[in-house]
Amino acid sequence: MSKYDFRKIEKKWQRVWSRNKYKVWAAEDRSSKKKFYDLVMFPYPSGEGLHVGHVEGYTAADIVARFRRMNGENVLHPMGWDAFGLPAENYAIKTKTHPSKVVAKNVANFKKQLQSLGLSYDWSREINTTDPEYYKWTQWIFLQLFKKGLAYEAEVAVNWCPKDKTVIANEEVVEGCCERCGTKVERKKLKQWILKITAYADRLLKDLDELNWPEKVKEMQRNWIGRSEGSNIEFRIKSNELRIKVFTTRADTLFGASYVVLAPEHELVEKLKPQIKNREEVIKYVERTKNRSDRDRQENKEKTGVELKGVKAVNPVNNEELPVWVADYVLAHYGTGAVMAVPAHDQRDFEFAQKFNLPTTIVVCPHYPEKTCPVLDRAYEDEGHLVASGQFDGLPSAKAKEEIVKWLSQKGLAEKKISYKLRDWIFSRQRYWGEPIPIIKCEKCGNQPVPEEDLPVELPNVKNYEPTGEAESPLAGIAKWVNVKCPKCDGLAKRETNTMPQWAGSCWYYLRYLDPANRQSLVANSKEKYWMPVDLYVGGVEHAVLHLLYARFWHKFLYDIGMVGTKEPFQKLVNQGLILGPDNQKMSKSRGNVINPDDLVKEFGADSLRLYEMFMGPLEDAKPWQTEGIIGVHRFLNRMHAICSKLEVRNIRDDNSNKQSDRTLNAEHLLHQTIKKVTEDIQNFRFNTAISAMMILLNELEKNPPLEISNWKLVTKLLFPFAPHLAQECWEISGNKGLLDYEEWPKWDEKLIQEEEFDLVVQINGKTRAVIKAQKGIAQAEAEKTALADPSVQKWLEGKTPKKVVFVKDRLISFVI
Ligand code: ANZ
Ligand code: ZN
Repeated sequence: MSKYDFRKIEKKWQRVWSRNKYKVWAAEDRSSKKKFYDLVMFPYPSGEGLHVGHVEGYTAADIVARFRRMNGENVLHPMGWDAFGLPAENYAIKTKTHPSKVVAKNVANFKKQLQSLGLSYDWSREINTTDPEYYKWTQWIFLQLFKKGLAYEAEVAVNWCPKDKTVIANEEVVEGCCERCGTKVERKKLKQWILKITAYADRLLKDLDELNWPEKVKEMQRNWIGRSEGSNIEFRIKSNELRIKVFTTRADTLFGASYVVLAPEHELVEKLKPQIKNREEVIKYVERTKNRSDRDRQENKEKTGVELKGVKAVNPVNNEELPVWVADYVLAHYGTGAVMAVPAHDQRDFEFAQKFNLPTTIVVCPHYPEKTCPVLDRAYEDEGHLVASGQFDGLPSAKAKEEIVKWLSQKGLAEKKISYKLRDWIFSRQRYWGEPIPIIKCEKCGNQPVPEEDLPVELPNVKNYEPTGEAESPLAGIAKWVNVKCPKCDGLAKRETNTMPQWAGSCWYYLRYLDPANRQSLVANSKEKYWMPVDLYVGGVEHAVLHLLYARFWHKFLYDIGMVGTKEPFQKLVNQGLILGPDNQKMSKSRGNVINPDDLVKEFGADSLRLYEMFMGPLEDAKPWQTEGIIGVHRFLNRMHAICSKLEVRNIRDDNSNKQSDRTLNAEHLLHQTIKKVTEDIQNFRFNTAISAMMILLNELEKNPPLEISNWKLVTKLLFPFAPHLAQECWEISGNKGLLDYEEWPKWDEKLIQEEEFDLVVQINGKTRAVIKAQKGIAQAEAEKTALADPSVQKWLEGKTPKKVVFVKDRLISFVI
């Protein structure tokens, strides 16, 4: 019996698979087969190389790819590199190597690692977002956005990371800190390129319903988009033409408004200045608060604010004069940047009113018509019936909202309004390692798009790519590159020197895999039509409101300009769970609990690593690493290999014998049950239970005599998606030629998996007294219970307990009384 030399086996088959540039896994562009687009989130090729989390998602998607191929489908399973962005650039600065060199080196390492895992990618479609032939099309899409008015330049308050020395997007701010480096972000007012993702807010929200995605991710996107139905209501300013427009979701509380608040940045603060008596105090407050992030301002901290003395707003429902305040708990960029404050029914207003001694009037009552509204110790935020609200008294909140807005809108003082939390996407970065934004700035003509025939605007190769720390990209210092002619007036002009954020390239990469060498278009129409949408997308949940939202936005835009035919890019999404360190903590270098896949491949083999990561638990769960676990699955593969090596010897003899013993019959039953189980488990991403079923099968197979050779073939096929190297080796050992990749997936025989019943003969004192139906394989205790419970048996027992029981499995049970 030969030993399980996994190193030799894995190397051998990897060499075979790599023939003709991995042709075995190449997807066909024209095919009568059913298509299946199996996509994984492409990696950022960092210097650390692959981690076990990559292996998890990539193995899961690979199992599906292999399974689908064996089921006769035309599978597209591609791989590429998301290689622009800060990590490569920061690493380059640290090591004084050009980012392009860093990326090339890391890509080579990643590729080697992926190939060592036996992942069945179509390498002929490999892409790299930093390749000018690729980012030419990223720039092209930007130009289309620009031409449709969806990319614009504006001076806005942005998040600035002082460590990375660049602006970052709202989505990149996690708990007030930079998503990349963890530094607390600052607010800065800068001129930036911005993409109008808000124009797609409604569609991004609505179309989520149709997607087969984890509910959790859909909910995260819904909350991020934050659609809120309410109304804008106008408050007149006393002795003035100006009006304050507030956004409210609770028009029913209008009679309870006791003051009005402007965000410090609100334009009215400036316009009202002549009227404000405490001008100095107000200016100081505005100065003091302007650098605070939205998050800081919303947190449950002590409320601050200043009254605008000399200014009064008039409540449109009852002409009551209300004081006007500036306070930073009101955000400038949500709704209208102004609110009517109702302390009785909004907790934020309640706290503010307590602190500054402002009146609290209850106008929504929970126990109407009993007039026992209590003194509040906090705001009552639920709905109820209106009180102290003039002609609207007694109406339930929902109805009152309708009626009040209707009444005011007849006077032109209110309108229904939908607000979104989603902000436009700040799209420029002051860094070197990104796609140059293809715009030329001309003093005379303004921002001009680079003519399409001049794309790509290549990133110049420079020596100094350190960030300047100013609100400017290092590219600004390269005069030769910056100074160009204006495409419109031919006069002197300058290139835009900011670059795109690292999310740009991944917004559309799944389209480029369909047609990676196309020089005329980002993707040929026919190919896009055949392959889209992505049938399965596997990746981490951390991308929920970044990549997955940005890519949906670009896809919808491409749909609008006729470049793609589907409204959504990713039909089904599956998230792999986090693999934690052995200490149950998130793996990190600083904790020293990082598991390196290379070491495991060396020690146990790729098949063991793949199998273990799939066996750890449900794919989407977080689960801790356990080294004993990989030893366990390694032993399982070892035993598989051992059985198959025995087969080698007995091969011919077995095929000649037609007689089946009970044992082989049992094994055959179990085999067909296992085929069914593994098939359905793969279809439902339950890889862990599929592996358990194969382990149970192995236990049975190890009993002598083993399966016939034709049945053994089915076993190797079942194993193939999970442990392709060993399965392919076993396939060969058991006398088969060729690759398993396109062998037919086993089908189960429905007849064989049905649990059969038999006639259980029941004897009492040696005489047959009953024949009852029982499940084949029933144990003695169970058979006894069943027999004794049968009425015809009970009759003969005459209430006595049997002194002796004889049991013959699957045949008879005999009682002596
Ligand atoms: C009066 C009111 C009374 C409110 C009441 C609530 C309860 P969502 O659901 O998140 O959309 N608001 C409006 N604009 C704001 C801004 N720029 N900054 C801070 N708060 C703002 O919340 C809408 C509610 O948040 C609005 O309804 C407004 O307060 C406040 F009993 O108006 B409400
Ligand atoms: Zn010009």
